[in-house]
Amino acid sequence: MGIAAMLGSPIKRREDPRLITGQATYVDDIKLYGMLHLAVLRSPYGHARINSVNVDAARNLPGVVAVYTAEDVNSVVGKVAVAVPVGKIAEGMGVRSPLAQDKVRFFGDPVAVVIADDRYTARDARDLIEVDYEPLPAAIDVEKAMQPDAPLLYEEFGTNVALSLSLPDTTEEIDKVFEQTKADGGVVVKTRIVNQRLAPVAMETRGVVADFNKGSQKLTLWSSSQIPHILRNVLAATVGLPTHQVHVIVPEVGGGFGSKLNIYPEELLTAFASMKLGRPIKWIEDRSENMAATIHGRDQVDYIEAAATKDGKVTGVKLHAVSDMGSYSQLFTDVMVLAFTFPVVCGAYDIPAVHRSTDLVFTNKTPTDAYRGAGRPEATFAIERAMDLVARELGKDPAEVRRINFIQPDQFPYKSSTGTVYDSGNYEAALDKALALADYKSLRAEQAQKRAEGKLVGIGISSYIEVCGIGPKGFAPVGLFESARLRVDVGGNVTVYTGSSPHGQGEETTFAQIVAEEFGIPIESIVVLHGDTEAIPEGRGTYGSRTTPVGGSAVFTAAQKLKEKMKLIASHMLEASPSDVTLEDGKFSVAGSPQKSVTFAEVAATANLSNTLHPGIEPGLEATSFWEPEANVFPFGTHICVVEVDKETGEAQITRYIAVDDCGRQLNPMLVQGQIHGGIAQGVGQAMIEGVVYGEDGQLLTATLMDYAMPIASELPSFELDHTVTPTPVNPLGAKGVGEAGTIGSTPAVANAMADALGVAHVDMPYKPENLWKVIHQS
Ligand code: MCN
Repeated sequence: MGIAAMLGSPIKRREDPRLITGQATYVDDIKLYGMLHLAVLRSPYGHARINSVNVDAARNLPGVVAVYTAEDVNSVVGKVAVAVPVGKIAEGMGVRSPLAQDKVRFFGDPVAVVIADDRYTARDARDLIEVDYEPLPAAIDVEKAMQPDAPLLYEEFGTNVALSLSLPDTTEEIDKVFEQTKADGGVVVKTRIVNQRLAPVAMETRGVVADFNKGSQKLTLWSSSQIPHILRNVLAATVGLPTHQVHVIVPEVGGGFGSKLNIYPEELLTAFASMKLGRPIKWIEDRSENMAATIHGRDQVDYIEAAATKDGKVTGVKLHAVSDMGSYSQLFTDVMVLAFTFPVVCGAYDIPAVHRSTDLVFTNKTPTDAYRGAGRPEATFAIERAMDLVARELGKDPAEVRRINFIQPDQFPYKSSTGTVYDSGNYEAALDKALALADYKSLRAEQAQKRAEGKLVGIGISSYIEVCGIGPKGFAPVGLFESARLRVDVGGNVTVYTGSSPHGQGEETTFAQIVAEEFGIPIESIVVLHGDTEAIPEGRGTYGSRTTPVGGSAVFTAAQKLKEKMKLIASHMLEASPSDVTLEDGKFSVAGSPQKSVTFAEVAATANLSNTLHPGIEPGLEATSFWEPEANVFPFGTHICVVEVDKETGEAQITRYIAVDDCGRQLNPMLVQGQIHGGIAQGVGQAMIEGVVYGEDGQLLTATLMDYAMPIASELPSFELDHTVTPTPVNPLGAKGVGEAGTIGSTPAVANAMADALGVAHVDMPYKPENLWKVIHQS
């Protein structure tokens, strides 16, 4: 393979050998001299008043070094800031202290911590802590939690509703559109959707090691996190240290899916304890804690309504989203609906009128926050279900209704009636490719035949879009740029430091591909480092499928800076004008005389060693870039799912799954496919089997992997993938993100297939046999 063809090549992930041979270092692999272990005492109730906490017995257990309660911690460690304080959250509602005081608000709420010589003693001592709880009625159902007689999580606010918002203020305009459409012979469809609560279940649970050196007053913290720099900045502010005295290291991370995009109480508590005791302290979450106390995702009840002419042109859409925030406001939770559901309510469709409203509601459950897709799966699910309802009402093919409503390629950049500007797209091309791959006509014919035999077969289409690559100026209260530092050493090797924080996605490979392509050097001479706040001063981390479009663009622009400097040095070495020097296949040469050249390594050696550099040229070869995108990117695609449901048992099987995705230019098609595979599995998981369940008293009924079902490979068909390529104009790589696309596109495809199979307007997820059996036998 030529070096110049590096970008776009399906090379294998360079990070995998150390991962699959057990040579990677995760937080739990870190062992420091004199290290202590922390255990967290958590609430066994969903909602209870704390009358007293007695830690005497725990403190007296041999091997216990310290026990801390809210009284010890909360006055020292500040509350964790929320990214965008809106509504009553701005007044402090739901803003969290590290340990619960006076009241616990969810099953798993941290109440006290024990620090001991080893993990077992810490846990034994934890069990000796006596808490006098007074159980309270719990607010579990999000819509009931909005009622005036609901148990209140924050009594002082007199309600569980943190924010009610309507855009625009009234529904007057949209109501007129709906009425007119009906008067003209059109239809109005509506449904209520429960987008159920999910547990992210990363393979590696959370974990923290904190090491405070009392002599240097420096805190080093290892955490399984997606956001090393944000963690460093927030940690410094909450524990009261200057930023440069806090060093965050994110070693290998075994997946996050959004759940490690938070500042968690355990990070603050471990840091606090280490600062108090001057000893390194480790906390490793177990799986039950992970199910109970790591954020959950989704949990929206959506009311979607759409009006369409008799020809199938959608004239308006209304979405009301009731968002279950759980018990506390996490870092981003409150903005999820506003920032990620609202902008893509119209999906891939040119819909002239839109109305959006939301209620953000606290309940006695684990806080919700970003989980793969974060707000976009909810919007996509609603609009994709609405398109199918329109098709059903009008007796049209769902593919046709989509085609009628698509935004056309010549409309880009396209301003949606939501106000969102989409960068680029060709939605019909992706639909056509998916239909061809599925052999849609034959598929429908086959379905008709099987139906005639009494079988329940369904075909579902989802033509999704998503918004990612956050974030442009003004998207959030702080800049969501990404940084990259490139250093070329004396041997011509390149070290790339990125402020992004990949945790399974593979940018150690794709970022090296960008540099290999730009410099024309072998990928073996490039290494990509990340997850260390002292290696690169600022960064924003990995989430929202931003790493490639934003972090990758930072790498690309830093490479351009170095290229310019190297060309200048080469021009003096070649005694040519800098404008005549080109870099190709690792050689700088003079235009018109290719025999006159110096290699990349020779220029690197000169820059790093020579004492005769031309006046005005600084020695060394290093460049830093901060890339702040001017706009978001909008990946898209069409997924088609075929299901067959057993009438007798309600058991459903996905028999085919076709996906055509477009993430602009693909840096590495193999990694793109891997992301789509994983994404589809997660989206199908939500549709078919997953769901967090609480009892009415707030007990978590899915607290282990015995109770919370996860999709496994043998339950999934072989995915049939293809793609289209519509580059984005908003970054120099032409690349859009792909990390969440599979999850966003897949759930509605399965849902549409299931409704089609059962011949009903809508059926709520998950499609477990007992749920489907009930629908079949009711109808
Ligand atoms: N890629 C590419 N060409 C493109 C776009 C992406 O080759 N046009 C490659 C990238 O270079 C990278 C991968 O695809 O190797 C994903 O890149 P990107 O879409 O930029 O997404 P991020 O790296 O920002 O990852 C975040 C995204 C999110 S938001 C969740 S949640 C998620 C996901 O990635 N969590 C994951 N995928 C995951 N995969 C693993 N293994 N583990 C997780 O926790």
